[in-house]
Amino acid sequence: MSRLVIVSNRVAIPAEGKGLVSAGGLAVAVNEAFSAYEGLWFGWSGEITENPDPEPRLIDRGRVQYAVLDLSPQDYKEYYAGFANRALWPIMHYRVGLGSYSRSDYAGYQRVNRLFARALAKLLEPDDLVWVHDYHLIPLASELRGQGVDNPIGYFHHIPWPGADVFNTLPASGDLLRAIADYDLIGLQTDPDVQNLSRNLIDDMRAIPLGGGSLMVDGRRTRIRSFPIGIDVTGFKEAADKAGTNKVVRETMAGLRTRKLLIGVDRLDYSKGVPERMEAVDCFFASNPDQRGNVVYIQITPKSRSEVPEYEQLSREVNEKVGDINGMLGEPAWTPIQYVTKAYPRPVLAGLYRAARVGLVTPMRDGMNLVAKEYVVAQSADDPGVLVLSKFAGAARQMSEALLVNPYDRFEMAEAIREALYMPREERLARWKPMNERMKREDVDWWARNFMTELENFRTLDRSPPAA
Ligand code: GDG
Repeated sequence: MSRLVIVSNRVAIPAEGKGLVSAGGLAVAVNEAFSAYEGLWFGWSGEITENPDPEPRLIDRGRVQYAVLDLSPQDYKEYYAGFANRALWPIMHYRVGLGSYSRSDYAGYQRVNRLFARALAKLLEPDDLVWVHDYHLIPLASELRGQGVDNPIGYFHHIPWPGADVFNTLPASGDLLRAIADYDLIGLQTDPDVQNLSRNLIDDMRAIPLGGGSLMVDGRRTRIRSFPIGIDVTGFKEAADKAGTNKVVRETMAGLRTRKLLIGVDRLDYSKGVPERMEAVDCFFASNPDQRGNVVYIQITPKSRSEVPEYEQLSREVNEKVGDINGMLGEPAWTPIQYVTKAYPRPVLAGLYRAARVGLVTPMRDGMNLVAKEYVVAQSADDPGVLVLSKFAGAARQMSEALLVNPYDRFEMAEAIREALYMPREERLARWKPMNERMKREDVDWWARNFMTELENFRTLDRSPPAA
């Protein structure tokens, strides 16, 4: 059995004696990928220490081994909070004006990628397949190649890849394009992302298209393809079926009485369109005054990246908006927006999705968006709710039966909320069924298997340029 080596910024180590960590998207996806391989998961421990040890700590948990490094306060500030989250994240989400680039942050990003590569290269065996995750680690393959690693290395980019006119505004864009071509396989969420990156490489790196998504860049061959990520459908459905017994879910439903529920679940991030969505809800109540008191909007928004100033700013903006709207519209017996910033266990989310007549998933931009998929699979087949989905989420490409909206247009979103609330059961069913079927087929297992099958091909493929 060959070994799969997964590399990601954060590693989620399960507690002793436990299988899977119940955390979000990446942990579920990674564990799915390990189901067919012996595994090693390599990355940051999540800890920050002065003078961290350059040798990773090794932890064994059954079939999967974990190798983790600590970061220094400077690494954390420059690599993680700085370049990855203040320069790359906004640019990849088309927010050029929000980007904040500094040379020292970029140097820190390169330094940590080199540290990771040096530590990882020593652990690799000739038969290993290496799968790197996300924008924190774009230069990792290039650093590993520099250490003499010749194994197949794949990369999956969880967030959007913008057009070249956006991406090239990043001062380090040329370096990153050169570096990404050192992967054998580059996976993106959607076909438009694939087109953006491929065009960028062709126009700016003189890449030569070889057909079938393969490109020749600087004498190396790389393949770019879309692999839309899915969710653990079976697990999520089960959780939604059982959720009626959960205390938080029961109390929430009792509190609603006959009111209809709109739900939003997002990390507090400006890409998710939370304040814009609140304005749309406000607009809905303004144009549908008869619905005041009949509808409640619950927004669950765990804080994230609070060390990045733009996120602190967003947190204040949302607090203010909730206060304004509730103050203006609310009554002693009715609060239109119930906003919570705690993270809830997945079974609670599943139960609240099931209870909600409308799922509001309206990011300004999103690589995929798993909440949209979770909302759909959590619905019951006899009385499903309606998904209102931003057309700028990668998920919209697999979920065309949702009510697709432009998140920059609060009036359109308000109309979609109205349409969703009044939608007859037959239409709700007709929209839900095909999406639910697609989610079942294109689940997280399908995603991991497709990527790994493709990566396996690079064991035998000749990577050199074709003979002249
Ligand atoms: C990146 C890309 C892409 C949220 N609140 C709670 C909670 N969550 C879970 C959700 C969902 C996950 O977090 C969020 O996933 P998303 O896909 O919505 O967004 P990102 O975190 O931005 O993820 C995204 C994804 O990578 C995968 O490739 O889809 O486009 O940006 O699973 O349910 N989970 C729990 N409590 C909460 O309060 N337990």
